[in-house]
Amino acid sequence: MKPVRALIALSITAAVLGLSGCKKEPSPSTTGSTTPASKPPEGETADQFVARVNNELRAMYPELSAAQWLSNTFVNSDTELVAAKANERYLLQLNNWIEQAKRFEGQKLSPQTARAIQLLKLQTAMPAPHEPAKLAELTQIVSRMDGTYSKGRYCGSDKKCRQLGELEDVLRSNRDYQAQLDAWQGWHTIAQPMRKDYSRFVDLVNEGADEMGFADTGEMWRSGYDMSPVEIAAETDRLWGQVKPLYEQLHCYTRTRLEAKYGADKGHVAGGMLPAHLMGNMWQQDWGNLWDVLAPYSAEQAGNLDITGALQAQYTTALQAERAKFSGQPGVVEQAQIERDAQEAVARKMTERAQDFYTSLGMPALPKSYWANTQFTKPRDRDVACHASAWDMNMAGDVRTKMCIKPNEEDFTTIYHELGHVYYYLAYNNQPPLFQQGAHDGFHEAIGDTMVLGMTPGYLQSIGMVGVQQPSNEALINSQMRMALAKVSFLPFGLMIDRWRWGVFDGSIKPDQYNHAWWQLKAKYQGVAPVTARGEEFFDAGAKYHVPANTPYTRYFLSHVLQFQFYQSLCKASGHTGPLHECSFYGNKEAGAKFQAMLGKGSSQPWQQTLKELTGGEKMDASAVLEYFAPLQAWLKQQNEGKTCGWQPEGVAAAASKPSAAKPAQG
Ligand code: X8Z
Ligand code: ZN
Repeated sequence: MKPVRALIALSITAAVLGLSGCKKEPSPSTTGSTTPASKPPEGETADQFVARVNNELRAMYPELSAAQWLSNTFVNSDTELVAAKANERYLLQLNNWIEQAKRFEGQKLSPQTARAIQLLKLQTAMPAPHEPAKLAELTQIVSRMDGTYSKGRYCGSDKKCRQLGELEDVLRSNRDYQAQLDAWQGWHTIAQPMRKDYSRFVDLVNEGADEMGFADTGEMWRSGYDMSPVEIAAETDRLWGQVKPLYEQLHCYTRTRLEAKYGADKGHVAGGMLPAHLMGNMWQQDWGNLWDVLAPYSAEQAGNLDITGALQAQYTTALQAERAKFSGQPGVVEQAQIERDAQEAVARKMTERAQDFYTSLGMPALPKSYWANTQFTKPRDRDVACHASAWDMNMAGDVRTKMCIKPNEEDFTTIYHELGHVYYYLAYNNQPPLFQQGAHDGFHEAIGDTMVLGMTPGYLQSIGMVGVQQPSNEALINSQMRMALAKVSFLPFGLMIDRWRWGVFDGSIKPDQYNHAWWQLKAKYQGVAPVTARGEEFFDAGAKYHVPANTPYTRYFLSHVLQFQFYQSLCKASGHTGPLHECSFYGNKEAGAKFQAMLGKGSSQPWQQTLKELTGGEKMDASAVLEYFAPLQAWLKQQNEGKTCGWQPEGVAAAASKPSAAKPAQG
């Protein structure tokens, strides 16, 4: 989700206070007017000011979170109104604090006070104009885009309507070319109505950013990294340069397999790009669902890593157990309840399994309230925002996750991801509220994913998720491929979303080029393309949650580099000396203590310092990614030998309308 912490997190900034996580930003109220800044106490010092802000923030936070939680887990016009009102109060207060902080500009402040004031100014990803009518308009637009995404349904020619989850199921497991194309195109229709709203939204937040002294909203987003906006942008280029050769090898291998599956004509798009609807994922950001097409070796050759199969078997067993509670033949209503109870039971088990990874490291069990208040599965009786998120409701232990868990590998690892946010919240709750966020937002996203890297075949076997694993080169390549399909495929996607938004915010991408620029960037970075023309009547960026929700996305790119650095350090702390990819620090208390110490720091110091304490270095660096995947990269190079790898991004819009069998060129 979005920013992390709920509320604060939530909102308004994506970062607001941290937000760290994944929660959705609250949208400010639509009725709102701004009020002049309230007067601060006479003679208040900067230290006193920061202490007061921390107290006021802590006091108002639970009500905000509660309103936001309700509107996310019961989407209707009443909860939207209540959440908007709570957000309005919060945003007004935030503006007041920022105004009041101006008194201390140019004064000599203690480092901690200066940092707290700096973080206060970066509390939101959605800088709002001061003019009341414009603030109201902005909040209305945001609520509307949000609702449009959460309630999105595609009704096919058969009049059956499907939501995102059902359309994703098609891409996950149906290998029929046309069925996938229909699901992919269908979901993208939900975003078309957002196009106008989005361009107005951009104008309004840019006005807000300008009033805060930023060139545009993108520059504001890039200001939260303890380095200049220009420097962090260059850092992302540098990191991408490190991993790009690995991605290109994976891309080349994948194209060969898709061509074998769908034929030379349909397995790629002109220029050698991958067809957007055939990647097993609505946004081509995680190719793990294509295991049936991309597995290097069969289960007979390499052993079985079928986690989805194991989870589905658990579901079948749970279904039988629920069914056994009924005497006689269940009716339609009872049958639906049986299925839901079975889903809930398996989802809770999956979450207990993820918790066990954390407690094995010496971290605390989740509080009882977590198990009582979390949304594990999609309710049958109402719309909810299904996009996974983690919540800190009160900065005092009321933590929750909100998901619509299904028994498959992707959701299983997403639970580990979400609990990473939750354990970060719990660990930094002792910090003052203004420091209750990640060291930077990429740290928040990387915690749970570090655990996912520890989910080795040995770990999966030890928890009974897969059968006995016999070490072999085939098994190694299969397990590396499994991880690469989740992690390496993501890297260019993690980068391109904000390349698009930075361009939109700085005006280099104009509203009448939104879709063209989107697909140009998809082509350039990911080497994927649609098989039919996607003209400006579409708004394909809006079909990705984080765009209407206004959650900055560079955090995920950074996380996909950082998590390998974290993993490497935890492996070292646990005494591991062999090849990096063989390490699981599961059960190791030394590794856990090191990680926990980092989490407890929150954002109280520059992230470089926090990184140094864990890893010994102060820079983000992708060499751990390359070290981890070295065996796979060597294998991919062999597989791709003699093939013309790479792709030609030029002319993607024209190419999009005519699939062609033309030979790909180097790109
Ligand atoms: O949004 C998320 C998490 C919540 S912070 C489920 N992720 C990104 C996405 O789904 O696009 C995790 C990976 C990338
Ligand atoms: Zn997250």
